[in-house]
Amino acid sequence: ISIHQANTPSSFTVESPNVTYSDADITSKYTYRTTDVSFANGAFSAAPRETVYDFKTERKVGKVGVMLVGWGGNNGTTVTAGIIANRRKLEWETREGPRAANYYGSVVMSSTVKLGTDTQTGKDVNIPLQTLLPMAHPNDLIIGGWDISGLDLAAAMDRAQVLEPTLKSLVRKEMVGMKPLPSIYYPDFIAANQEDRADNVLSGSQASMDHVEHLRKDIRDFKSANGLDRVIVLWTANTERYAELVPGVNDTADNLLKAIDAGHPEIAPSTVFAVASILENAPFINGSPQNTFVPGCIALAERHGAFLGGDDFKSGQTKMKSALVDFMINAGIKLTSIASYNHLGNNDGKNLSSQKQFRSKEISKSNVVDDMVAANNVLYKEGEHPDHTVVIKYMPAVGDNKRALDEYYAEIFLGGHQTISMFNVCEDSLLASPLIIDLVLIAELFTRVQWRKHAEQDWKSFHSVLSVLSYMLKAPLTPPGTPVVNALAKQRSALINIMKACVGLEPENDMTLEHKLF
Ligand code: NAI
Ligand code: DG6
Repeated sequence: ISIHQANTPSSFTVESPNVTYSDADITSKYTYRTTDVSFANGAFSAAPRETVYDFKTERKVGKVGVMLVGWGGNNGTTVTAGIIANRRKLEWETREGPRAANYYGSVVMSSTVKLGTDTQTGKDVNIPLQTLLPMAHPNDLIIGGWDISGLDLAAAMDRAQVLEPTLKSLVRKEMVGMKPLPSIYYPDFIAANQEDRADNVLSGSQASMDHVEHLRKDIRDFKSANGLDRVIVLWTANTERYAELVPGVNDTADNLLKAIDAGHPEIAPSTVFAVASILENAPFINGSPQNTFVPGCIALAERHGAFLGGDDFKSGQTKMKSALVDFMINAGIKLTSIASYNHLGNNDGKNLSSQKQFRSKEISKSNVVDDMVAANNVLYKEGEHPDHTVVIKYMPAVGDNKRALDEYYAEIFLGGHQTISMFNVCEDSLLASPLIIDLVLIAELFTRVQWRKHAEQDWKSFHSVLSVLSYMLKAPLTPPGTPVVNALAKQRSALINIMKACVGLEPENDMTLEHKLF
């Protein structure tokens, strides 16, 4: 069955004694199978282990709002126009013919997952990922947010130079009425070249509790004005410099709150937004590379049971890297160097032409192969690592049409070499916008999922750090002390298999034994 065929069911139920449906929830009993390994007498010993969990997913999605920090930027305006275009099923002319709104590039909206095998035909039955569990639809999201630039969203969309004029003319009327809320601006954290757009700012150029309270009120007002059940706050504002980690300042939750109160200069605007969101119990997602989530911020989220996700959207070059390097190393090919160049001419590129902000991006773009290298102790000795260089240059003429050039150099059989060169051109914001949608939809879903060890008394939420968002992020934040997974396929499997567990279905194992055995 293809979900696109006429009369195709758009939902499914699981027939299993381990799954129960009530009006309020879907509850599943799920056996999680892992392998315990120990080392003794010079050999490993591997023992299968089973742990039984219960998952409970609230079925009512409710009304969901998104507040974007940096709403007037390229990503902010593009995702807003894109949602309006989809909501209104818009079509527009381009020089290549008519185009219609879609959600291409969103793993939730435009990818499918195997539900199982058709009992009559023996063929795979694939369903849109969006239908695996009750999820919000992006067309229903209410959007708002802040920007240090006061342009309305229509003018900001023109400034971004991303969308076709014909599409812009169809959404302009709605977007003229959208005005970003004034934001906090601490000039030391973003490039000096951004100063001329900062005309919509709250007074004060360092962290303060007044700022936290102001942002909290903005979130509450947005929620009540729109009758929302849940607000997600997402940072798609400029890349900031790293904040220094200072003992007594940002190391614990209490110290962080005290430091904000004292106006300490090492507290970044993004951390102030994160703190305000945590205190309002609004999930906060960081789409930029800086270290917003200083230890005190994570501790504060844990204390309040609030959700965090980050860092840095994984859109083009890095997404490809985390798929290609996984393939090469798992194919037994010894990758020895990666050279990654970018040039782009949008405001993000302008901001990143400043060294400290570039450094934040360099870090998030460089660490993405570490787990794959570390996992292959046949190819790489302890501590050995491929050379990896990241270059970003600001080239105003190409605008949002970022160019990414990569050379992968590898050692193959008997001392030979393989060189793979890649040239990737696309509108950066058209890649990032669907990721914003995915991050919001998945984060919202996980606010409604609870779990416990089977038959334990109390249900728990997932850890405050939502590492299940990793697929969309270059430098995935994970709960303190837990491993980071960068490999793209593993990240997707984790997301899908956790979602499947919530409806009591087995992880996709790709064995297809039914087609291999007599
Ligand atoms: P942009 O520069 O067009 O937009 C950023 C917006 O944030 C601007 O309108 C600016 O005025 C605003 N801003 C700066 N500081 C602010 C503050 N304290 N409060 C509120 N607003 C503030 O950048 P773009 O292209 O939209 O990218 C946004 C972020 O996403 C950047 O950090 C970028 O590195 C990151 N990113 C973008 C990707 C892409 O493919 N477009 C992929 C990965 C990350
Ligand atoms: C230049 O690399 C600018 C950056 O903001 C990137 O465009 C952005 O982080 C996307 O990077 P990637 O590697 O995911 O394509």
